[in-house]
Amino acid sequence: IIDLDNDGRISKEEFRCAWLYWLKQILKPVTALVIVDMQNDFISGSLALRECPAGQDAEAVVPVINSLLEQNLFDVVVYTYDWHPENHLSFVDNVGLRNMHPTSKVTKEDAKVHDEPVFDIAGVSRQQHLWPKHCTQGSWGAELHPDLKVAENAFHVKKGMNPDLDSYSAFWDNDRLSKTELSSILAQKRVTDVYVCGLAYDICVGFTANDSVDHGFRTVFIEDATRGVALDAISKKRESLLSKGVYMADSAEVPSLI
Ligand code: VGL
Ligand code: ZN
Repeated sequence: IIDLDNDGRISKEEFRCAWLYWLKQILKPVTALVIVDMQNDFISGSLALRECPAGQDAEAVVPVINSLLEQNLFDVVVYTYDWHPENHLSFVDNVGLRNMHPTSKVTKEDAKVHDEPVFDIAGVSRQQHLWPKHCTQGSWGAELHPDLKVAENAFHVKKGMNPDLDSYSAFWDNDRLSKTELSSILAQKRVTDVYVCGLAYDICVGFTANDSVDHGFRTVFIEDATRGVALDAISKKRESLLSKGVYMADSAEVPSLI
């Protein structure tokens, strides 16, 4: 890859390419694409992002992710699913099912979507953002978008099954009490580099990227392959991920990173 026609010297760009080439020979990176929650409910169902404060079109990421998959860039592909039981505490209609903590400013009677009441779960206070009922196990809303390409030999990871606890990250629940299968899949495949995309930027993709760094993976966030809920939360999440060392990428540059 080194072209010595430049008076026998190599250019900076050639040096950079050679350096990266040898680094990869030594480190042998193993890459995984983690496609977060590309489910009907977040695209055109009960929690459609276009009806959330940022008003973003979640369907626009389907062709971006399909194009990444068609290039066969990744050693491992994982699809994650928000997979809630009917009585999940994040559903606004379920607020009456549980005790509120005395410090909660939100009451059972006036709770609405995007409120953040504090529940008393067996003596433990737990604050929870309220959402419309979404991604219930086995429902149409919990299925992947029908146009999303499903890679052969991909892994499928479910999260959010505990009725009393939410799970934004695909690695573990919001209180870090229990793990999903994701970290053991990535460990078993000797993955070093995790690329994240999907829905939603400021919620499940952001939490997954954060925890990917905490698990020691080089983490790339493919920004044009994700959409979010609220603009202020998106920019806060972006800053916090950058400060943790997450690389913010455009899907077009991903092949050059691998
Ligand atoms: C998500 C809200 C509630 C997500 C999941 O996948 O980003 N957002 N549950
Ligand atoms: Zn959810």
